[in-house]
Amino acid sequence: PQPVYLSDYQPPAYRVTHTELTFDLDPAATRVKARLLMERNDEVSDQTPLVLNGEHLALISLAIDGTPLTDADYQLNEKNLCIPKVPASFSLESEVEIAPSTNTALEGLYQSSGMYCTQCEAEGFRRITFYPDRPDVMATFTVTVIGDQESEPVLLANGNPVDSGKLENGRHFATWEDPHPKPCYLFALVAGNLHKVEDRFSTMSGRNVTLQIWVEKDNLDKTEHAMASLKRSMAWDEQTYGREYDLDLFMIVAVSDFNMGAMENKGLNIFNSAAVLTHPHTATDATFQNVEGIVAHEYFHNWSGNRVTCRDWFQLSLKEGFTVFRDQCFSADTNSAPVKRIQDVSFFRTAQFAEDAGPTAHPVRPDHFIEITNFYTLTIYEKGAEVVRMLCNLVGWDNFRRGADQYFERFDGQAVTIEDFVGCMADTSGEDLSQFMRWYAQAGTPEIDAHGEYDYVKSEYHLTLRQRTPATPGQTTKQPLHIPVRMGLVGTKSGQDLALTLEGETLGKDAVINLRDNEQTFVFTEVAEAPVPSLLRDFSAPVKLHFPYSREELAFLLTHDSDGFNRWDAGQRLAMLALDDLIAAHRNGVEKVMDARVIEAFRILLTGPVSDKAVLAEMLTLPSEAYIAEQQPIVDVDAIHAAREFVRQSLALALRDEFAATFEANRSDEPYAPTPEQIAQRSLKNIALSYLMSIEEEQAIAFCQAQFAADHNMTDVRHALTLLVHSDRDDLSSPALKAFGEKWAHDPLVMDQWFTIQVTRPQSDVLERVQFLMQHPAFSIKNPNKVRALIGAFAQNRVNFHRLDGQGYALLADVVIELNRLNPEIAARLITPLTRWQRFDETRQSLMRTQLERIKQEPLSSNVYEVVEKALA
Ligand code: B3K
Ligand code: ZN
Repeated sequence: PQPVYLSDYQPPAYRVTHTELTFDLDPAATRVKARLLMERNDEVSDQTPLVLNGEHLALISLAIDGTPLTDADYQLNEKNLCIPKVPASFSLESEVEIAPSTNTALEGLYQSSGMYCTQCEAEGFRRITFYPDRPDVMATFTVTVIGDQESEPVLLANGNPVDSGKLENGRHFATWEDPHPKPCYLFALVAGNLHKVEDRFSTMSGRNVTLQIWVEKDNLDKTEHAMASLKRSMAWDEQTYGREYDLDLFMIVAVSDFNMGAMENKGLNIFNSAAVLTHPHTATDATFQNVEGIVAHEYFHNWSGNRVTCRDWFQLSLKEGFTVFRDQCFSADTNSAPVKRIQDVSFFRTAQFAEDAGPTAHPVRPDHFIEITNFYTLTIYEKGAEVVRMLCNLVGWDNFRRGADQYFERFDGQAVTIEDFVGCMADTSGEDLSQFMRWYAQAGTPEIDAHGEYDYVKSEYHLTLRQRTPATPGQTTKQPLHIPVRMGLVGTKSGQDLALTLEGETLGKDAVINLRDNEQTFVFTEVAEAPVPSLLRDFSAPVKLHFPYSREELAFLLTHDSDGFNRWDAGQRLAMLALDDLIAAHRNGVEKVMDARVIEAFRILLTGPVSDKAVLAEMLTLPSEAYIAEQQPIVDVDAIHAAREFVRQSLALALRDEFAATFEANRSDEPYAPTPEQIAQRSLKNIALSYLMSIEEEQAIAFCQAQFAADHNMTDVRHALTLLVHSDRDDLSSPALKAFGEKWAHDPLVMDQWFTIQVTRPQSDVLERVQFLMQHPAFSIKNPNKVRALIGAFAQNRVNFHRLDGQGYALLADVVIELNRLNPEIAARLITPLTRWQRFDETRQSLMRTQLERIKQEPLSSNVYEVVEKALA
């Protein structure tokens, strides 16, 4: 397979002004008739052939303006249909046959639990009909769906329903019209035995919108939270961005087999059931929050993505980065803002930093790719969102909002580029953002080496920042970036933020300094007392910041920093220093000694006044094994696990009473609600329980068993079950797992949790357990949620996946090889942990490479090929 390059972009030779589709549904032989009204673009010659995309399509007939074409009139290969001679303006009629029931790739039209559904982004529409399958071709759509009245009583497509009726032989039809021009990746169709929950939303201009969530009958009681989240999102987008919904109907459909979380098809969002269904007894707090965020994300795409879309797939972050930023702000406004930021950054620094440091590193706007589905990445989404956040902070909210208005007005109904978006922000703010554009072009995580000096005599603080971005594949030299560093100077005597005066300019107590060169020194004057700098507040740029803090300084920031995010970060840094010592001790076979300063810091946290329980729970959470691994030059999975366990147990032993008091103080019998207050209280209680269980005292075990048995809500049950299953005691683990598995055998989403809990335990029997569970009736390799819950989760189990006999790697490779045939998108995603082989010791490196080589021997999909090639390059 050959890559495509951004620099080769050409506008389409032919556009489609209107698309008419008729689907005659059948599992093995669905007929799709298309009538495309097409026009040649003025810029191209009248000799330009019409080239349409089409894959896995059986062509039945073709006609232009009603005249059938013969074999001599066109050329057809596995990917394209080419018609050498067409008029300047014409209608193209085609009929093809497709087989939804054997479509295991879950792209195009496929079946999930008997119902029909579609997934077209990025290039799935070409599996439905011959079409210019590219986002810069936008058309209005009229879609007729014909199905069986009994098995498909519900027939949905984008836009508004305009007609429906009975046909012969127990068939019926529905016709839908979408008046908004859209690229074909936003097309959707759903047909099946679905049931709906309905609500209404009145928009800011007073229009009434009908809201529907369509689910299988058993799930009707799991839609309330998604509906409430949808209404909140609609109101938020009106208040925050002045954006109103533009159709009379908004539908969400839940399907069980889905490659991603959800899809923003115009007026008909299709969701992975895991990303929309919730019930206090089946879903955890984290799921409730995730559902809220994803519902919002897909809804926000209606403007950032659908009304204004991407010119080409290299611009993917134009819609994804901006929309993630929008959903992050929405969730921050709806829940605890500091905790939202802490959780996002904590995930980002673990997973995106790892991507940026590995062989698949790519810029926020890639300049080439083989398979676009491989680029739905943390870099495009999350780093893209960080870049938009920096932009917003640089120009200020008012300019950003005016820039967004301009963007939506100027480009409504168009397919545009990242330059168009940033250009609006430059226009409204008057800022020169040319250097800033490098954030879109340069891959890799920038690192800042910072150091500071206080001059007692002159009352000056000199802060020197030096930036460098490591080389990434295909990009050896890097240019300096424009990095906004939000900061404060915290006085060591007063414990307060000091007034900042930089080169004569008064900046307030919390300010942004702009690093633009490779190295810059910032001189703060009138600094009345020796400060500790608080740098990169609220994670103001997606970089690694190194500052030689002493443990005393970190303990000071932990209690005194006015920035909640940096208070948390100081705690993480302090814990990391202790963990580093313990990892070294473990490797050298030296006795481990716990750093008393960490214990003291935790004691203060546990006994001091609590302003935000959710933040406190985050502060009591140690860096994850994955995050610790990211900080090590060579990952030693066993030493990391041992060191982290040692810290957990030392803290639990030293602060047993404090943890027990926190646990007791936060128990509650209140009826479950996913409110920020309750969620905060549960997380604090459960983190305390985790510490207590790490030393497996009888009382902690009793707490845990009681919480499991009380069966109050899934958050508490799942937490208790995880602690029991991850304990060393089989007498605790087995009965609880068995009871849970039997109770929930009928609920696939709960069984996913049951799989994950078992295969993430640290005990050494996990690999055999995975092999055993792959035969379990609730498992199916064709269902992406199951693959993620069992295989994906196992690959995150640091100690067991990285077993020294290489069997963990071999198991993953086996699954990748099987999925490569069934679902290439999921197969390619699953390889990720193997691509990180450079980070491990030589023995593991060679074991991982062996499996990558093994995969490479197979006849590969372009998806898997691209990832394996890069990993072995
Ligand atoms: N836009 C979709 C992505 C689906 C692509 C799958 N190959 C999800 C989202 O970002 O909202
Ligand atoms: Zn998105």
